[in-house]
Amino acid sequence: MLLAPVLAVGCTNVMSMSAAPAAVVTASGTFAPFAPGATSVTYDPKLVPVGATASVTIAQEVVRTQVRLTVAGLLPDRGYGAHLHTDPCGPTGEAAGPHYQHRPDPAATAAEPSVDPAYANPHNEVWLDFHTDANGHAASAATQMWTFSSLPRSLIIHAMTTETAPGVAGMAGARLACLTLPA
Ligand SMILES: [Cu+2]
Repeated sequence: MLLAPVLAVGCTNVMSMSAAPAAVVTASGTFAPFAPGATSVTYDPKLVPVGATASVTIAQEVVRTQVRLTVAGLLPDRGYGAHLHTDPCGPTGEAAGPHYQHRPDPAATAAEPSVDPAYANPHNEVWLDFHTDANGHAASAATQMWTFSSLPRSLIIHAMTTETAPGVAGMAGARLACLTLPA
């Protein structure tokens, strides 16, 4: 509807043409071993080297959320899992808590996270899996047709790409690195 006039005038500033402005949250960091107060932490420097970087942008409109991730300095030509988690980064990967879920899985507990594909899926959670290029760089994005009821507080980079089968859905191996997102 608004797209046609934008294209007609050759304007690339689509955001300014939107009916409602997006609320944008951004975070970026350079990974380092944990230290008190750290907001970008690598727990496995072999797979997420010290000095690697990640940047997350969350744009929420009325009924839609777009999340973008860029990473650099990771291992070349390698798949990684990545999700938004509920809690800020801490001394271990577990501090970040479970995946943010739009509709929480009633069967999930702190000890037993959601592995039901009805809830642990890329439409109900924010999955940002990526595959690095020859230089260790990657970008990924997710679009959800909902907005956050409370903001997720971290991005976790995992050792493997994300599983989808019943009983393992949402699992992606070890938590390699964490970037805290602003509240
Ligand atoms: Cu995760």
